[in-house]
Amino acid sequence: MTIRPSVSGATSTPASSAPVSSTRGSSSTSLSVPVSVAPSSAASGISSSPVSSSAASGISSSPVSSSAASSTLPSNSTSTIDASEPTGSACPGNTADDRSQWCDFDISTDYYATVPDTNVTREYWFELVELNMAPDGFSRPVMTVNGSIPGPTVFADWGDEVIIHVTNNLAASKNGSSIHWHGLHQKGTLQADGVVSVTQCPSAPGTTYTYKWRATQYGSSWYHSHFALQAWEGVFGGIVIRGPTTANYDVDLGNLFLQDWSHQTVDELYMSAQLNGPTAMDNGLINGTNVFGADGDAAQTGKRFEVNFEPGKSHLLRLVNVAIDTHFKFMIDNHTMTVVAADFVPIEPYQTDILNIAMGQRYDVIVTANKDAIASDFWLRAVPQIACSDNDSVDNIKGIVHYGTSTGTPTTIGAEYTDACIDEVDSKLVPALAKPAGDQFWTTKEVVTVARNSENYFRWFLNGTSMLIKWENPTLMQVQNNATGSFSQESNMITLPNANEWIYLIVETAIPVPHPLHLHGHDFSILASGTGRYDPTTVTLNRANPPRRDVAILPGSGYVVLAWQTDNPGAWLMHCHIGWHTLEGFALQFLEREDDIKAQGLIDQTLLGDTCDAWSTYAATEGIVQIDDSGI
Ligand SMILES: [Cu+2]
Repeated sequence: MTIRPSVSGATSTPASSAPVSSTRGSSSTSLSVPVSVAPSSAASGISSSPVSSSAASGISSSPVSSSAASSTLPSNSTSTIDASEPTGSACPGNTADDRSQWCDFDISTDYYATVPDTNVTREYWFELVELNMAPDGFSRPVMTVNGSIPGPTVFADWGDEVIIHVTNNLAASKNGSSIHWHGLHQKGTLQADGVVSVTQCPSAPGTTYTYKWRATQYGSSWYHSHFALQAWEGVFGGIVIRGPTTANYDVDLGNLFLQDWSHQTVDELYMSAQLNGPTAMDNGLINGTNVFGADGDAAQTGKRFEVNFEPGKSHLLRLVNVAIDTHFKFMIDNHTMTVVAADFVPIEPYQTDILNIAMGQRYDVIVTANKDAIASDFWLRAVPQIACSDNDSVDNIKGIVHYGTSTGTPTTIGAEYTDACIDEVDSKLVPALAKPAGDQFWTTKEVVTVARNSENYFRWFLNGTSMLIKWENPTLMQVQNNATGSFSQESNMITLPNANEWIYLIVETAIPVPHPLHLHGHDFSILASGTGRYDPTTVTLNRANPPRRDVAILPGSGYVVLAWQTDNPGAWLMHCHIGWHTLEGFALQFLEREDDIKAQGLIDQTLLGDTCDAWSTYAATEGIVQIDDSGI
């Protein structure tokens, strides 16, 4: 049998049961971790509550939200351990009146060079399960972490060690998997980056892959599957790493996920996407929930996202765009946001009423509840920008902000905007920790094109090559086997052998489609971007303190100039974060400092080999053959 990753088989076949709890118990004991999270129960228990709870995101109406992980547990769970979310102030000095302090550190600390020693390890148990859910009232097959969309939040303090055991129970659809911790640099932990065909083989159903990394950065992010389209079937959740902030706030409300949603699975839509281009999504979700259909219509289904603001208080919202192919403008009617971080990079605070957020990007914003003279209930809006994708519910992806205990339906009006798929203006994204770009040691220009392949499917190309790499022979395996002299053309590999050089990457396209470019293993600096072709004789590069982050838009019919330093040995993917485009080959790899990877012994051969062996055995047993999908 030849199959490609799909959830189409999930409807009638329950996920297999979880591994016995004693396995997990012994794992926990042997590691002697000071903080742990209860393992989830078997998938059969999860299916009894098919509609996700918004509490899973960490946002709740209470200022101290309940544990995200525990909220996904069915009531028959035998465990009562719940210590996943740090509460109170972990560090003296970090108070509502001064969020710039963090123990012996503060917002000016160079987090690329300094990490607090907390001596805390946080341990999580994830289980990938497939089931049916109805996030907007329409039931369909989904894939999830621990049975909810979004999955449980990974909480940590800056400097903590984090261990996540991910058990793949996607047996019904015979899906391999991996989890990527978006934006984490993974310095010294390159195998925890979780990219199939690059840093690992797919984890086979029935097996557990343990990711270990350190929270060397702080702020907001998300984790998601990095195998095929699983992330957009529901395999994602939040990452909240507490640390200092560039402006003060009273209440941390946690992640706020903005998502597009379809009533067919994205695997079902993929054939059409690669033949005809993406079709319109049906709807969108905010923290995993929304209505479908107009207000007042008896046929409306689902439930809106709701959040309570404390009147007079300021609230930190950690926005994440987790869409497969939707650029959002985010706003809360009548309110101004103070933006304090872009991706994992704290920035000088600036104010805006409307925020542009591209796929994969995060923004931390602070909103003060000081509009009680206007109303007690306000619409919170995630507006798809139809300049780059279609959605059938474009005006209805809305949640509600209630002041205090109000329960009313808002009548507020949204701010006016011009539909466009653009980043926030570069000049506003000023990193609080200045990092000038060094002199260019190495540069290349990658030109983006699109064409149909022999099967008439759209494929994206970088300098003429569309990435296609092998699940069973990841890049790190080739490094381990000293086989890097023979990377295939389709691996789209760029080798960066030397330490601490500044890499300048120009990406350019003549096609009027914007792409959110994401680099693993680094924050890149955005030296320039614009429309038209990049002309080095007329474009001035911003090298003093350029915006720095891990996702930036390549403007349609335009260019972007990105730069970073080779300070992190590893195999790092760079790709468009539009889910369809990644699968259609829009990706590059950088093999950074191969000699140092070996000299520093950074590859755990047992983990690498065992994962690949288990996958090979599984694939042979089940007759799974990779066709034209890199799995990334
Ligand atoms: Cu793209």
